[in-house]
Amino acid sequence: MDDLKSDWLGRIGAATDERALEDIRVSAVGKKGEISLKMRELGKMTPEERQVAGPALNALKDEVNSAIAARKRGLADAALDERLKSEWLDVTLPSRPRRQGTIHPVSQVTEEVTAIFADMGFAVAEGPQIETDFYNFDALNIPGHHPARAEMDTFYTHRAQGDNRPPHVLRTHTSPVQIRSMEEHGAPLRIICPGRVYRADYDQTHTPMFHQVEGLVIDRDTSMAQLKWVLEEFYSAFFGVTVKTRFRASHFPFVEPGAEVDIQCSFEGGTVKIGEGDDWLEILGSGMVHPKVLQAGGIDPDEWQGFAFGMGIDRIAMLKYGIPDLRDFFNSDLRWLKHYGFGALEIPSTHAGV
Ligand code: 2NL
Repeated sequence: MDDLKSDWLGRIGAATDERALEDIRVSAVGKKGEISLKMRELGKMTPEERQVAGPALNALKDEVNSAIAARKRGLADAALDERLKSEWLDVTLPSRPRRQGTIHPVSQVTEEVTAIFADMGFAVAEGPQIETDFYNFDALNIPGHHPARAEMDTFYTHRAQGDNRPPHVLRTHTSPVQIRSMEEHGAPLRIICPGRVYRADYDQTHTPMFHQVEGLVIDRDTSMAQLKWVLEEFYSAFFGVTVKTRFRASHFPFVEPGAEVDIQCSFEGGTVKIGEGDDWLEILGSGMVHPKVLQAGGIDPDEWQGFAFGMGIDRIAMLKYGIPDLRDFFNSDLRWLKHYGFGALEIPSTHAGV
C-alpha cells in the first residue's frame, strides 16, 4: 500500500501539464485504474483481510484525488503567473502622441459673438444657405435692377432648359433669415443671425464664401440711440476694452436712415489697435429697418419699428486675433489651423465678468 501511494503521489507531483495529470487520474482511479481494480478485488478477500485493506484503499483513493486536485490548482496558478509575466504592461506609461484638432477662429468668434449678444437678450436664428431671390433680394427692398443682383456678384443655381421654377441663389447676406424670423415669430423680435454667405468675389480681402452676423431688433419704440448703445456694448465686450463708435450716414436699400459704423483705433507700426488713438476703422453697416422690409416680413410698420446691423465675422476675427490674410482661413493648412485655432476647452469669454 505504501509503495502504491508513493508511486502515484510521485507521478502526480511530476506531471507538467493538465493533460498529463488527467492521464494519471484515469490510470489510477478511473474505471480501469490500478486503485479501482484493487478495490474490486476486495470481494475475493476474507472478511478480516477486507477490514484492513478496504479502509486503506479508500484512504489512498481520497489521497490520490486530493493530490490531483492540488496539483491541478498548482499548474493553473503557474500558468497564470507565466501569462501575467508575458502580458504585463505598465499602465503609468504616457500614451502615444495623438494629433488633436483645433476650433477654427471663425467658430470660436461666432461663439464669442453669440455669448455677448445672448447676454443682451438676443436669440440666435439660422436659415437655408440656398435661398429664393424673393427672400434674398425682393423682401429686402433690393429691386430687380440693383447691381447686387447682377450675375457677377451672386451665385445663381443652374436651371435646366424648360425648368421654369424661379431662380435660387446662394444667399449673399444672412438678412433672408431675418425675414423668415419676422414671418415666423412676428414682433417684438430680438435676434442675431450668424452664418455663411456667398459672393462672386476673390482677392486679398474677399473670398467667395465668408461669414456674417446680422442683428435685428423690432419693438414699438426702437431707435438709433439704442442701436449705438448695443454696438458699443458689443465691441467693448468683444475686444475687452471700451470702444467708441462713429456713425456716418450711408445707404443700404433695407434701412432708412442707414449708417456705416466706425470703431476707434490706432494704426502704429503697421498694427491696428482697437479702442485707442484718433483713427477710425469701418466695421459695420446698420440702420433703421425700412418700412417695406417690415411689411415683407408681415409686420405692420405703423405699429412697429426696428434697427438692424451686419458685420463680417472673418473680419473681426482677423482684428481680434491678429490674423493677416483672409484667404488663409479657408485653405485647410494644418500648420495654420494649429497656430490660429483654439483648444476645445477654451470657453468663449464675454469679458463682462459674468
Ligand atoms: C454690411 C451691411 C447691413 C443690415 C445689414 C438688415 C436686415 C434686415 C433688415 C434691415 Cl432683415 N437690415 N441688415 C442692415 C444694414 C446693414 O449690413 O455691409 N455689412 C457688412
